[in-house]
Amino acid sequence: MNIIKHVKRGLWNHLMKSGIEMGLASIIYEVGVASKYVNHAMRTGDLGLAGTSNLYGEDQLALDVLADEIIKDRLDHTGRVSRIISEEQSEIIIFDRKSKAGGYSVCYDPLDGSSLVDVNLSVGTIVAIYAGDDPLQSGRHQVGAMYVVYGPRTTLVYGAGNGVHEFTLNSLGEYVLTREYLTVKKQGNIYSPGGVRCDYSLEHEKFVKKLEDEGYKLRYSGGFVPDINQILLKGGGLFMYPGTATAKHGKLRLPFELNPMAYLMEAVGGAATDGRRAILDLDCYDIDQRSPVYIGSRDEVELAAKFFAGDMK
Ligand code: AHM
Ligand code: MG
Repeated sequence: MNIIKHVKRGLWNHLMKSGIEMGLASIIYEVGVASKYVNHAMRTGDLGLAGTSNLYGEDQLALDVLADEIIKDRLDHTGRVSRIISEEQSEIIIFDRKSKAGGYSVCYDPLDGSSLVDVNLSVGTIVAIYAGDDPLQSGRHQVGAMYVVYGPRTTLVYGAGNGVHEFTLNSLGEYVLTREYLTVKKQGNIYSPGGVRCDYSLEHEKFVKKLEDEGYKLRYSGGFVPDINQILLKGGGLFMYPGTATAKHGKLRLPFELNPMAYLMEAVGGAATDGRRAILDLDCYDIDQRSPVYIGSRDEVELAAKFFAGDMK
């Protein structure tokens, strides 16, 4: 291994060379640090549920609760974050200090798809970053977003107005640049459909049938982060989780699941809609707010919107 080359391609070097504001850079970097601990806990810990004991009778935190604690602590450590929203918390958390000038708010899902850990499928951490003290804003105001995939490899993808880049955790515990300036094609050939088919709306059913008739390949892991990562890294495709008869607004949460992924998808040339409006333009007023989503290559996202507008039969 060429150590110097690896140091030069590290996450911090990349953030600095990209000219990202120091506070924003330190948030992205510290989430990266936190993810190494999450990764370690996931790969070495006993399986168990919150409030139960492990094999040795010790109290044990569920991985998603532990991941939440780790990330919260590292965000606090930056000294640049005033408020956070986490999928594991029911309220906005205010850090015990006055936000410094140029401070940030962060929305995050510490371990999305955590139930997949026990069956050894990939899961992830998702993060949205806003300038100032308001974490509940429309996604269009994000100044950066990132996610980490805990899979066969651990990878980190971030964007902060300077393109979207992928890093891979190496054996020295450092995130090293693996792919820079990711892009997705206007049209892809894979689709990831969430939800239960018998609950589909008529429009959604017709849209899915159209994709199937056109030969799109089914690629659905049940983990939002690896499914989106596949589209980003393969350079195209569509992920969707529709509103259904039983859940009008779908399943996925706007503040810490959809907004950050929509930010990254737009930054690589893709798009994201709820079927009618761009995800990033939706008002965000509730921690638990959900929305249907169609996210990926632009052609497929536009086609979905046409079905909802009644322009396609
Ligand atoms: P979670 O936030 O409770 O982990 O749920 C989110 C996950 C996503 O990763 C995934 O896209 C979706 O739920 C899958 O839902 P379903 O099991 O209905 O297909
Ligand atoms: Mg989640």
